[in-house]
Amino acid sequence: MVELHVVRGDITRFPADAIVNAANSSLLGGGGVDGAIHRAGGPEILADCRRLRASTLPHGLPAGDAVATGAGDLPARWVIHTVGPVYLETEDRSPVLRSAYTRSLAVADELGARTVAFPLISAGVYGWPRADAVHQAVTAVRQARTAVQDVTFVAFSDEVADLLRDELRSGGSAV
Ligand code: AR6
Repeated sequence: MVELHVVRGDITRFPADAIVNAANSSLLGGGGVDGAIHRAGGPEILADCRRLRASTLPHGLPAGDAVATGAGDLPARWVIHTVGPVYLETEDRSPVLRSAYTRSLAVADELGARTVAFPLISAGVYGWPRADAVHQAVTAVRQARTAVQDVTFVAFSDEVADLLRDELRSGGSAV
């Protein structure tokens, strides 16, 4: 069973084996947590992303999938880049959102990472309602089969930290 934790803070400063980036399909940077990770981690991360684009991912990374790079100057050893879905009221994209978490954990397993930190994927620029983003995140991680021992959700606001703590206390995992 994965142990789940919540902290309020900046994921770029979090000392997990791997931190997860809520990237976009281009893998070439953006705003939000993606911008913060590239700023704090330095140019090595972008160089790794460009190499991936030039080799295994010529068309970019599809939503719901994940891939790892080094972590440059960050305290983590790896950055796992994933792409959440853009929120749409007219279509249930929650399986893709949960897949962003489970694929990230599968990549963590391939790396041998035992501690992983996640931001709240899709809950910023991609517009996912925060309470449901929290529900999908916790459900996906609880249901994942993984050798990762310890997952920390790093909340960038008190509101998200409270939502996450409430969701963890509720203990349910129904989707
Ligand atoms: N540490 C932890 N969480 C953070 C940090 C940080 N330093 N900075 C922001 N957040 P977003 P998305 C939170 O927009 O919705 C980018 O341009 C933020 O408050 O970063 O998946 C990419 O390139 C929110 O709760 O990601 C894509 O184009 C959560 O992280 C697009 O945004 C996710 O917000 C992805 O959008």
